[in-house]
Amino acid sequence: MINENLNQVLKERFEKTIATATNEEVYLALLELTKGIIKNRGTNKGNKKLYYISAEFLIGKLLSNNLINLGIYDEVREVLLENGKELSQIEEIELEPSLGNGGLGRLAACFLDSIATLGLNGDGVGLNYHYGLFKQVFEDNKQKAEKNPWITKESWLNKSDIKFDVLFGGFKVTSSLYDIDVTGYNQSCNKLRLFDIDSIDETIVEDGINFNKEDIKKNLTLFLYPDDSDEAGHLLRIYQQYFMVSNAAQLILSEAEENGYDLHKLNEHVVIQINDTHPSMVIPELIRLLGEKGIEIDEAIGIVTKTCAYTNHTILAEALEKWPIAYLEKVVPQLMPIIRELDNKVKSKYDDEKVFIIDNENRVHMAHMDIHYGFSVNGVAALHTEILKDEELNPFYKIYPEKFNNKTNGITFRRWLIHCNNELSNYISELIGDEYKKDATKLEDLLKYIDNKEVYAKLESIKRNNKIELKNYLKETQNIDIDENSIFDIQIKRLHEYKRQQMNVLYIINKYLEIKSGKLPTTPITMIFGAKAAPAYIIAQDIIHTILCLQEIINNDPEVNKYLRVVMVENYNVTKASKLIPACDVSEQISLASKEASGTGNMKFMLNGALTLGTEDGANVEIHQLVGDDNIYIFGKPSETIIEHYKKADYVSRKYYEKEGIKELVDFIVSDKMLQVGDEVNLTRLYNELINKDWFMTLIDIEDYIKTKDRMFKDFEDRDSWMKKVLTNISKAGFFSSDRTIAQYNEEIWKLK
Ligand code: 26Q
Repeated sequence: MINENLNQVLKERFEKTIATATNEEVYLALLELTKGIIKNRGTNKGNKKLYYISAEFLIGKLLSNNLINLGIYDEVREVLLENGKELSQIEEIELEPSLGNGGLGRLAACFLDSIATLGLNGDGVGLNYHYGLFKQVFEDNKQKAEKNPWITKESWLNKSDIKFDVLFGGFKVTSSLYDIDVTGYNQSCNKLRLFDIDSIDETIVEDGINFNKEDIKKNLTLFLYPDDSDEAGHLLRIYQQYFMVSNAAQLILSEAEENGYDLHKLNEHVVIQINDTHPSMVIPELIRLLGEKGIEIDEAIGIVTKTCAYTNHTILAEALEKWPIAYLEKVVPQLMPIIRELDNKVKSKYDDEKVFIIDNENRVHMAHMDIHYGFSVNGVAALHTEILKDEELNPFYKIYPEKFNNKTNGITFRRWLIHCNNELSNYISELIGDEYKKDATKLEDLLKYIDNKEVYAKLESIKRNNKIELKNYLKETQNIDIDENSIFDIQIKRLHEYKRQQMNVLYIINKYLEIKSGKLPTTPITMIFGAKAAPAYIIAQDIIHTILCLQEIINNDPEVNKYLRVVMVENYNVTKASKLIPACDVSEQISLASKEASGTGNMKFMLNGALTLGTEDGANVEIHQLVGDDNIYIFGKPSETIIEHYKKADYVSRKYYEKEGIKELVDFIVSDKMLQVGDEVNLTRLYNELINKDWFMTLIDIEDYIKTKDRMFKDFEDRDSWMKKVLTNISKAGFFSSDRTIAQYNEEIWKLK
């Protein structure tokens, strides 16, 4: 069937066959064919609908994902092969929509997959950024940011004829709504709905990713705003947020009215999930629009409070959005009376300044608005939710204990196993059948093979194949040589001091110095990083620079490179993640305890047979509980200790720096060797930061980290015992399916169906 249909499209469009068409033509034909199949699928329905509003949906490439969900992946691959074409080559044609910064955006994408798969009536709502997160290139051992286009003439994006007017202080714009179909695994579809305006002018982009931030009509949806502290961009960020939520609110009300719902009972038909505080203005906007429809403000507030639910993704105080009133007065003057009213109600009831929406510096705390005027507040991992309740949001927890709940994050196994590691997924099916694809807890059936050496051997051979594939890919794309017989140790995530890539750097320096002094590792080690740093985040740039310098020094030193190599993967994104994760042995999850809300990379690695080297942070805690002490490598100070240090402000990095064995590692950053290849300004800045401030306490855990990592590398040599740990991890990964997470959101928050 596929064979005929594909050939037919190719003939009509290009007068070609699968065998004679170019990869690009085959891609376009597959796109057309797949979109046609999706059209016939129908959409999930119900008399209550979820709107998952998010500034980010890091969906990644969609071709294979859709083929898998439509159940035609294997057939397409075979048909292509018979005609001398590789699906993996065809995939290269598609540009990745990098419409997210990292975890939060990727989570939203996994959630859409699971919402559709569970047959729930729910759409994603966001923005149609013309350029996704910047494309990273390395030059002179530094990161350079370039624009990252993804929209092509033919793509998964469909333009609808839905339009809304959005009013800003002083001017008005008209939106256009685009849709991307979201396929469920063997299920009907939902939509990701992305708003845009027609007046965007891509030619205003200058060098790199610079553009005039003031010309809103030309730049509103031009770029995904990188997670940074760029002052000049804050106003644009508010324009984007309001544009997103005003459109979302108008869409929600128009769909409710189309369905003939009583707006007084909106909450019976609509639930809105607010993904972090970026869409928080949907609360006052909905209240405003209900007011325009004749509903009194007090009633409108009540309706909206029963409709909105808020997810918190961070405990970093500096990342919680607080917008100056002056900014909001300029961008969205029509919301300010409502926000003031919401704040007055709070102030008339509570004395504690910590729960006010507007603080005494005239800033609006977006999360506070969500908590008072939403019915649910959830954290994204057990530890994270406990910290929210006990520390960060404790004053709110005391007022509304019933609103607080935990929803431990998850990942879609369709992309993060079936697609990225098809060989492993097929082997699992051989062992325990296909059921785990719909019910991930079935992976536990693998435990019956826990002592089976044949299974170990096969798992090892799959890992080896994946490592060879990665090796070839890195050779092709970055001309870097690595050894598939080495341990692949991988840290891939946004670059942030709390994630402590710099601690991994100190380990590398330690290993390098050991090798130089004649202490050689038994098994060679390949240290792999992938990370983008927000352009305005200076120290993060310095850490990237340091890694790139180490890469140059170590990989070119014949005395060392037999035992140790360093790779910084350029332009880390979803596509690269799916090549890196299946090849990993050691998964680095080394954030400062209490700082990583959940992490989701940790789950992807576990599922793909890597062992975790991690702190008791985020979802690592739950991985630890599931696999037990013997199957994970935990180190570092617990979150309670870290929280105490912050409270007492008594962490002094220099005290740790002075310790035997630590000083020389930090000093190496500014050694002659490093200065020969690197930039003194960057290296010195990082060095000074580590010894004088080290806000995220790199040095507090460094000794334990080195010790534990060395023990882990030693354990790698006992192959049977290692493979037993690997198998345990895969078997226990079922809990982290986003199908489980979404089922819980639905049972406890959304109550659809
Ligand atoms: C805020 C204001 C202005 C500009 C940008 C931002 C901004 C943008 C992105 C703030 C935060 C983000 C992204 C946060 C994020 O990705 N958080 C991660 O969410 C994951 C999913 O829950 C968790 O697994 C991670 O632990 C958490 O860091």
